[in-house]
Amino acid sequence: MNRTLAIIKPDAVEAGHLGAIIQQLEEASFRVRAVSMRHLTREQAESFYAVHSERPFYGSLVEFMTSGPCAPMVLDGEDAVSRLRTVIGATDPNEAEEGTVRERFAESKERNAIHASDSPENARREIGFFYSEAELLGLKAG
Ligand code: FUP
Repeated sequence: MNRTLAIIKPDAVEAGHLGAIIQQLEEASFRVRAVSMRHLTREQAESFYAVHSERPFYGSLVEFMTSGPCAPMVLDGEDAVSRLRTVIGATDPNEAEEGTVRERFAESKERNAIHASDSPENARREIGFFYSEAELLGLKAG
């Protein structure tokens, strides 16, 4: 078992896909251990995506991620980090496999419905970005 961070992004929240996406994740044997609605500040979005700060899409990505509420969630499950990457599909929905979250719900490569941590190290950092240890006590109890 391990743990990862997903964010249901502002496009999917706005379109009313929050419930459908959480249902798909639960049906894929992920368990939601923390979930909340957040409206990211510019500083938070810039910091979360700092690794992309030199990329041409950075400004637009920050704009999008601050455009409305999103839903960061902690998921656990067997091989959670890599398995969630498979379940969400490719960054560009046109390249995402059929039935993946992004193939079903993403609008474009930028407005792509969901984020998932890409390594266990980043999962740890990203979980800490949104949730304190105290909020994750339920995880330890299983
Ligand atoms: P992913 O790990 O699949 O979320 O994709 P990346 O880490 O490569 O990119 C992070 C986010 O930047 C994506 F979710 C969407 C955005 N992005 C763009 O808007 N344009 C691009 O060309 C690449 C990424």
